[in-house]
Amino acid sequence: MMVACKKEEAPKTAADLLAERLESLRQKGYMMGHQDDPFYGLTWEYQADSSDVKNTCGDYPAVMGFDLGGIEVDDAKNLDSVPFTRIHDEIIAHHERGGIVTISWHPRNPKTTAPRGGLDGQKFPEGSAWDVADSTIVASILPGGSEFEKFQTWMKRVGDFLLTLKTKDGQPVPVIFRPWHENNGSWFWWGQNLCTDNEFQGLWCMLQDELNSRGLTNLLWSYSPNLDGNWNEERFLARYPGNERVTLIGEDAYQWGTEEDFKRDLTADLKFLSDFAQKNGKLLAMTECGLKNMTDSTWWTRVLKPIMDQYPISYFLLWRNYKEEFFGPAPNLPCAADFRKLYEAPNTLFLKDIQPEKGTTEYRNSAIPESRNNETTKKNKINKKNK
Ligand code: BMA
Repeated sequence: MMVACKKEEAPKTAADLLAERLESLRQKGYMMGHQDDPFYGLTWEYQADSSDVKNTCGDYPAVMGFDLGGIEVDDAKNLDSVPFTRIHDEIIAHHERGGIVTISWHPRNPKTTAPRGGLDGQKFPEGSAWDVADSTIVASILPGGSEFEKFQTWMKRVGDFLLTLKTKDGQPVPVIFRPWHENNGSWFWWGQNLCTDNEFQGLWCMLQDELNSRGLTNLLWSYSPNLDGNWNEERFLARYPGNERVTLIGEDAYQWGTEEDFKRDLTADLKFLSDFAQKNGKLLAMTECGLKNMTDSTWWTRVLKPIMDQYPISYFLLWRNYKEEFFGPAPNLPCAADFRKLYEAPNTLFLKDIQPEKGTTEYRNSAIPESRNNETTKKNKINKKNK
C-alpha cells in the first residue's frame, strides 16, 4: 500500500514570527522607534523605567534601537558608554513589555584600533568605525586578509552577546539586526569608496553565515543604506546582499541640509524602496531618521509625517537623545507639542498600540499583563481608529 508522504514544514523561527508580526502591524499604521531610549535622555540618565518618549507622550516607543559597537573588543561599555549588561537587560525588558528590538553595530576599525581593544566609549575617528583613512579594511578581514583571524574573533563576540538574548523561559528574543548600514556613504570603513561591491557583499555574507552558524534564527536581517535621492535598481542591487539574505529594507534619512532637498530625496527614495520592497516581498522601514537638535519644532508632523504617510513603512527610528546631539522629544523642548500630535495621529503606533488583542495570536513568549490590554483599548487614539 502506498502511504502519502506529507512533507514536514520547517517550524517557524523567532525571526519568521517577527516578520509576520511586522507585516500584520503594518495594516494598522507605522511604529515609532527611538535609539537608546531607556538609558538616558536630555535631563536624566540610567533611571529605571524612564524614557524621553514616555515622559513626553505617556507611552514607550514601539521599537527601541540598541548598538553593539565595542562588543567586538570585549569592552564593558558600548561606544556611547552604555554598559553591555544594561543593553542586555533593556533589550529583554522591551521584548517582555511587548516591544520590538532593533540592533545596529558600529565595530571599531580592525586595523587601527588599539591592539588590546580600545577604551570604553572611544570615539571618532582613530580606531573607530569612522576611521576611513585606509581603504583596504574590508579586504583585510575577508578570507586571506591580514586581519581575518582578528575579525573572526570580533564576530564571535557579537554572536556570544546575541545568544544571551533570551527570555526568562529560555526563548530567543527576536531582533531586527542591521549591520553595515549607510554603506552608500563613505564615512564608515565598510562604505562606498572603502571597498568594492564584491568585497561589501563578501563582508555581509561572512557575518551572516557566522551568526547563522551559531543558531541565531531570531535575527531578522535588515539592509539599510543612507538617504540617496537617486536610487535605481542597478545602483541599489550593486551592494544588495540578495533576497534570500534580507527580510527588511530601508534607509537612514536625516535632514542635514535644506527642507526642500530632504523632502525631494526622501520622497524619491521611498518611492523606489517601496516599489522594490513590494516586488521582492520585503518589509520596509525608515531605519534611522531625524533632524539634529530639533531646530524646527514642527518638523515631525509638517515635514516627516506627510511623506511617511504615503509609503508602507513598518517603523521609523529617531536617533538617540544625547545632550549635544538629540533627535527625539523631551517634555520641556519646544517640539514636545508636535511630538504629542504625532502620537495622537491614528496611524502612528507606540508600545500600547502594538499589544496583541485578547484572543489573537501571541507574538511574544510571555503573556501580556491584563491591565496593559485594558489600557490599550482605553486609549483615545485607538478609539478614534475603531470609529
Ligand atoms: C552617531 C552619533 C554618535 C554615536 C553613534 C553611534 O550618529 O550619535 O555620537 O556614537 O551614532 O550611536
